[in-house]
This record gives sequence, C-alpha cells and structure tokens, in this order.
Amino acid sequence: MATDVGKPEMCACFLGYAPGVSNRRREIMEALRELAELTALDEGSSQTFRVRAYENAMRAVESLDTDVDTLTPAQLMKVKGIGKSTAQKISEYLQSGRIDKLEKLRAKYPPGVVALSQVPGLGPKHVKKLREELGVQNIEDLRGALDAQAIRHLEGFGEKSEEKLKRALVRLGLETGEKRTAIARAMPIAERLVREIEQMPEVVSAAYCGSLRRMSETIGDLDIVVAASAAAPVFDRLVAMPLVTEVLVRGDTKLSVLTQKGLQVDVRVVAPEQLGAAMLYFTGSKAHNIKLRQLAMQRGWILNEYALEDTATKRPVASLTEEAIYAALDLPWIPAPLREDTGEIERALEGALIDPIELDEMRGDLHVHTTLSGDGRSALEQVLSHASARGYTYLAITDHAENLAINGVPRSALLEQRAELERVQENYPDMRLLHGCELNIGPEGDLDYDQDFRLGFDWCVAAVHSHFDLPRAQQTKRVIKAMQDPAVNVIGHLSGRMIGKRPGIDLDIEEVLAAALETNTAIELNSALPRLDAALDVLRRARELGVTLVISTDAHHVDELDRMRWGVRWALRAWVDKRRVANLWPRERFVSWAATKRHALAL
Ligand code: DGT
Ligand code: CA
Ligand code: CA
Repeated sequence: MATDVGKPEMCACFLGYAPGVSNRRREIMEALRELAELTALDEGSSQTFRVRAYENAMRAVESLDTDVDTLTPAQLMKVKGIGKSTAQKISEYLQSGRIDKLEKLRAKYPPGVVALSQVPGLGPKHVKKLREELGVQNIEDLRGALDAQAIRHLEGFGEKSEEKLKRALVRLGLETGEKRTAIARAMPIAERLVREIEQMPEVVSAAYCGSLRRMSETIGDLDIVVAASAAAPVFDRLVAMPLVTEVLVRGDTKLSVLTQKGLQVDVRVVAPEQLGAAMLYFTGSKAHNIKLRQLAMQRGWILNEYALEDTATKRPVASLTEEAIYAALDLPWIPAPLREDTGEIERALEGALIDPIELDEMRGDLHVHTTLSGDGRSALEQVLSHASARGYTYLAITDHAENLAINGVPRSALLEQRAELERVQENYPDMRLLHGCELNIGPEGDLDYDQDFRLGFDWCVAAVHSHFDLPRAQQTKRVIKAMQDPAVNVIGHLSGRMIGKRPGIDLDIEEVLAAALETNTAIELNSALPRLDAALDVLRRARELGVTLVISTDAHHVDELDRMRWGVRWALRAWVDKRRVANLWPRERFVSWAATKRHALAL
C-alpha cells in the first residue's frame, strides 16, 4: 500500500486562487481541476496522460494573458498546454456552463467517493479496490470496514494499513462522520457566489458570514447574508445558477441549496437597515452571540438577527451596522476571526483587544517561488514587479533546493539567480532583494548542499516535504536539527498539513518552540488556504513564549502573492502579537535580524 513516506508532495497551489484571476477563468480552472481529480479516480492513477493533460491545461488557462471567454475553440487549441479535446471541453463550458464529460464523472464518483480518495494513504487504486470488493462508498463505510477488520484481507492492504487509515481518520477529524469542507474549497465558492449576488439589481450588499468569515479551517455550511429590496428574484436567479444542484429549503427570506461539491449554502435576505444585526448573528460564533445577548439583557435590551431592540419600547437601538451594535454595548467592533468566545469580549471591555495587523503594513514576502523551481509558474521578473507594486520594501526569492526530487534546483542555477538578482536590484531602489532558498528537511534533519553553500544565501526557509508519518520523537528531532543550522532563518509550513487531506506531522510543540527561541529561528505562518500552517494552538503558544514569526505566501504564481490577506486573517484568529512578526519590521531591523544567526557563527 502506498503511503506518504518518501513521496515528495505535489504542488497544492491550485486551491488558493487569487482574486486577480477573473471569474470565468477561475471557473474553468476549477472544472479542469475536478476533471483531473475524477479522471485519476477513473483511471486508477494520478499520473496518466489524461490527468496530466487536464493539469497542464489548468496551468495554461491560469497563465493566459487574455480573458479566456474571448477565445474561440480554434484559438484555445493553439494555446501551449491545451490539447484538442480539452479545448473542446472549455468551449463547451463557455457556451453552456457545463461539461458533459464532467457531469458523467460526477455521477460515477459522488462526493463521498472523492472524499475517500483524499484520505492519506488511499490512492485511486485503493479506492477502486475498496469499492469493488467491499462496497465502500464514503468515509462512513470506510469506518465500518475498518471496525470489521475487513480491509486487511484485501490484496495490497494489511493490518498495518488498517492502523494507518484509522489514525488518519482520527487526525483529520473525520472519525465523527460530520462532513466539513476545507476552507480552501469553500472560499472560492463563497467569493464567487457573493460576487454574483452583489450584481443582482435588487441587492444592496452581500457578504459571507458564519464560520468562513471567522476563518475556521473547515466549514460546515456557508452562510450568506444579503441586504436587498426583495428576496424572491434573488432566489430565482440563485437556483438557476449552474453551480447550484439542489434546493433544500426555500422560504420567504431563507434559501438553502447544495452546490456541485455537496457544500450547503444558506442564504438569508434582510432589509438593508437590518444588515448589521443579521451579519452579527449569522457570523457567530454561537458562544460569542450568547455573550453579546447577555450584555444586551443587562441593559434591558434584546439582540436578535433583526436588531438590538429596547424590550420595553420595542424600538431598535441599533441594527444598520455591526459597529453600531457593538458601540451600543460599549464595545469596539470585534473582527470576525476573534469571535470565538476565547476572551475577546472580556478583553474588548477592558479596552485591551488585540491590535490587528493591516494588510498594507506587511513589508515583505519571505517565501516566494519562480519558474526556476519546477513547480513555480511565474518568471522572476514578473514576481519582482508584482511584489514591488505591492509596496514591499524587501522580498526573498526562495526556490526549492536540490533535494526536492521533482522541483529542486542545482547549485549552479541558484548562483546564476543570485547574480541576476544583483543585476536587477538597481531597478528596484525601494525593495531590497534577498536571495534565499527553500531547503528540504530530510528524515534525519539533514539539509541540502553543504553549510558553506547554505551560508551564501541571505535568507533560508527550511521545510518538511516528505516522510510525514514518522513518530513524534523523530519528527521533533528532525525539525530541531534543521533549526540548529546557522543558515536556517525560518521553518516553513511547520506541520506540512493539507487541511482536510493530510494531517500534520506529529511534533512535540513545546520542544520545537523552545528550540526556535534558543536558536533564533522564526516559525512561518504559511498563508496558503490549503495549509494555514502553523496551526492555531501552535501560534497561540508561540505568542505566550515570544517566538518570532513571519507571515509568508509560499507563492508559486504572482497571483498567489495576494494570499497575504489570508495569512493576516489567520494571524488575527491566532491572536498573533504583531511585534513578534519579523516581516512587519522596518527593513534595516529585519535585514540585520536575518543575518544574526550567520554572524553568531562567524564570532
Ligand atoms: P459551521 O457551519 O458548522 O462551520 O459553523 P457556523 O458557525 O457557520 O454555524 P451555523 O452555520 O450553524 O450558523 C451560523 C451562525 O448563525 C452561527 O455561527 C451563529 C448563528 N446561529 C445559528 N444558530 C444559532 C442559535 O441557535 N443561537 C445563536 N445565538 N446563534 C445561532
Ligand atoms: Ca455555517
Ligand atoms: Ca448555516
């Protein structure tokens, strides 16, 4: 049975689309991604010609410099990376909003089966076998088969694989059977729905609320609040969208639908003057709302989804904006990611709520790939001009070092890149270019190249990309060994998790954070939605200990530089102390801090 051990990961960059990518393009990329995913299930491997063709086409569509919907089938076919049959499918989508082949595959592989294929250790071949021999169609069936010890007798499986699968289900939080959607899947659907709803003539404004607005890593259902003059025409248009596959409930002001991916969406339409109250209510969390209601009751008011109201006079005290409602309760507006009843109301009452990081305060991005990495999709020049346009005063280019089998870069190419950066530095007088790389942390904590060569970089990220299944003691030792290297500035995506798909490596966080402090190594907050790594508990503990953090995008395409907004929101949810975030520091301070470990060695 295949496991994660030793297998370098594939790029997961497709999931966190940036807003710079147009709607149509995004939809087509998503359709191609799904075609690749379902075709892999159909053909029993993710390495087949057809799967690759869809993946290549997805990248080609992403890289197009014209709008995809202006292209004729003949023009599409001429685009490098798009073959004839894929071009036809794209045209089919542009004309009809659906792809026949995709619909057939969806019927053959319902969401339950797709979810199975995302369990670590279950490749397309295994899913096929489980379906054919044991009738396993979803996670629940898988749990049943594991409990009955039926899987160990299948060819290609054994007792060990049963144990691994059980552990994976527990660590992914899938053992309870509650179906939740990873934030990276929910966010593009939410953003697209909100954009389309906003364009409807009756609509004043629309926003996603619920756990997604609070930045939960998995989403039970989407909650969208719409301020509009009438609900019925909004609902009519919504149910007609190709994205919507089933209507669950339709009332006067509430609509619940299922989207293609099996994600439930609850839409409420309210009068524009009720928007604040409705957003507050439907953003939650429930526990936060209950605390607010108690504060309201102490004043003889009630708080519901329509308004903050005086109980005696039945007159609204506030309802138009969230700010007005909080203010009436003597509270500052509390950002949604903090609304989890983890002390935010008490802190706000004391006037001691966290000082949130504003996106435009970020001074640099410190984990960025170019086409030099096998999986990077934007050229250096493009990356530099986009980063500079964001107003960054420093930037680290960090392509993969050589040990990452598929995507790694040999020494000579990195030296050429360094020379190139030195040459183009003068074109970016306001942005210091740091030459860095992303080192791979091997199973024993070994790193790429040799120490002298590593010390030649201005900035090194070190990260785990394989051997995700080792025992805790070994994982901990491995990461700490990397931290002890004088060239390593930061540990990238600490746990290596892919939310909903791959659990993080098992680490002794106390030991790791203690070593971070002792070795003056930062911990990365990786802003990619599929990762959001380090996890909240780690970041909260890092705050208590005063560990230095950096917020980076791990961009493999210029559009992904925009992921910084997710990183900043994740930092807020983790109550990150902005004074400990190194890429908020002014350039001189940052650059001198980045060099301290190297200097300490020289002394
Ligand atoms: P989810 O969907 O499981 O990821 O989590 P939420 O927080 O989005 O929960 P959901 O969709 O059931 O409800 C959305 C918000 O509506 C929730 O965060 C708070 C509010 N809400 C729902 N039901 C209740 C309730 O019974 N009492 C109160 N106070 N608020 C509620
Ligand atoms: Ca929800
Ligand atoms: Ca809901």
